[in-house]
Amino acid sequence: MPASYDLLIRRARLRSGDIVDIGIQGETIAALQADLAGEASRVIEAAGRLTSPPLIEPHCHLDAILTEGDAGHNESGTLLEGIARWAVRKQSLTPEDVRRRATEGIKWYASQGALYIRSHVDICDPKLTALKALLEVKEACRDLVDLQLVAFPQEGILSYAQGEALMEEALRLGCDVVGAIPHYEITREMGVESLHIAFRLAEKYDRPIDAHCDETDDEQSRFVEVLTANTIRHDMQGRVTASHTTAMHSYNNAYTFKLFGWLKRAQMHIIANPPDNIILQGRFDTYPKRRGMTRIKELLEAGINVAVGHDSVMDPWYPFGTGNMLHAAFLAMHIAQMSGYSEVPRVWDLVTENAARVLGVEERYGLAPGKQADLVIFDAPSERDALRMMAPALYCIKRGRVISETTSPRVQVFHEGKSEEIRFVKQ
Ligand code: 17E
Ligand code: FE2
Repeated sequence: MPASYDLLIRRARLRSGDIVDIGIQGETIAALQADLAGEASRVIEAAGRLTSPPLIEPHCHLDAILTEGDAGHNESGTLLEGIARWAVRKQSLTPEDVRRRATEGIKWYASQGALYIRSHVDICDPKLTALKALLEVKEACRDLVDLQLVAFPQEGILSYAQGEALMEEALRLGCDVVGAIPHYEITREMGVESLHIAFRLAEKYDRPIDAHCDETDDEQSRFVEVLTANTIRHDMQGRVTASHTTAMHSYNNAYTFKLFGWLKRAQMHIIANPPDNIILQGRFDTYPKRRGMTRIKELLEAGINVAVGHDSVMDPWYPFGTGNMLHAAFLAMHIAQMSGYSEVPRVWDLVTENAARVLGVEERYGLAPGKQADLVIFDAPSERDALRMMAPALYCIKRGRVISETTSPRVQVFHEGKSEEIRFVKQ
């Protein structure tokens, strides 16, 4: 008897370049091989297009998404003006407001290929309005994305009244990950103490940690070393992430070399956020002006896991974006100068495989029999072309279901009395 599939993808080009058919039964990839025999309720012809495990957004702020301009525009372009504007905007949060914006944002991300998302949620709010709404959104949008929520103390664990109690309440309510923001705490000592609290909570509630860490151009901001030391002392290797780490751009090389050794031993994950940080950093410089991006390429070369996040889509920190993770990867490729032929697939890793490791979802993530049937067919033959052309995600498939379809744009040029369709491919 021939096998029967719910969904069959024909002639999918994998990242390896192999062309295969992918048979899906229910929520699972049942078979993956060239010229798969069998019938299916629905067939999608990929016609040699890149078929990738989904993109992943490992670092965003769904509570603040789509609030740009609501509390005035961030004219200075600094992190601190963003935090101040958000502090005003968050006073008028309602459950409905958060649910509506976050759901819309998830649709933007998912329809462009990001089917796993980790979002920080500001818990510096005595009512935890955003968190309660996002816990509902997480369930309601389960058909579109796997969503993780980080208890994120935007105004500090110790610098905000009742910060520690609110962190604990957020974990009790069901946050998946413990956050922190040591560089924002009033003093260096409070920053260190805030990380000790984060580890105590992580231990008590058995959760991983993802801290906003050293998001500043101050080369003396050295909390990532504290995060690393605590990771080793608490035996949490592989379960801790340092997000942003932009100060690392400004550390001296001797210190950075020492730090890399310990990051490696701690199996620390690093998340760079090129869209926000290329806008927010370097604002106090004249010339030469720093980029304020963590050392993506050098960290990777040292064997440390790095992923890329978009961070913001139209919020008080970053006014642009559509939730397309290829934009974030494209920026990373340029800012980190990962333009070498063999480096470009590593750029794709930043928003796929590496991010899956950050989220700890490797078991169900990937294209192989037995894995969760999550995949994206891009309108390009390879990662290289998908990045070059910002190729649309033609089909996004989550747990075996087609959750979005995009039609490839058709471009016609009128010249010398003729009409010609162009495809942006080198002839
Ligand atoms: N909050 C923060 O501390 N840093 C950021 N980049 C954003 C929010 C977007
Ligand atoms: Fe962030």
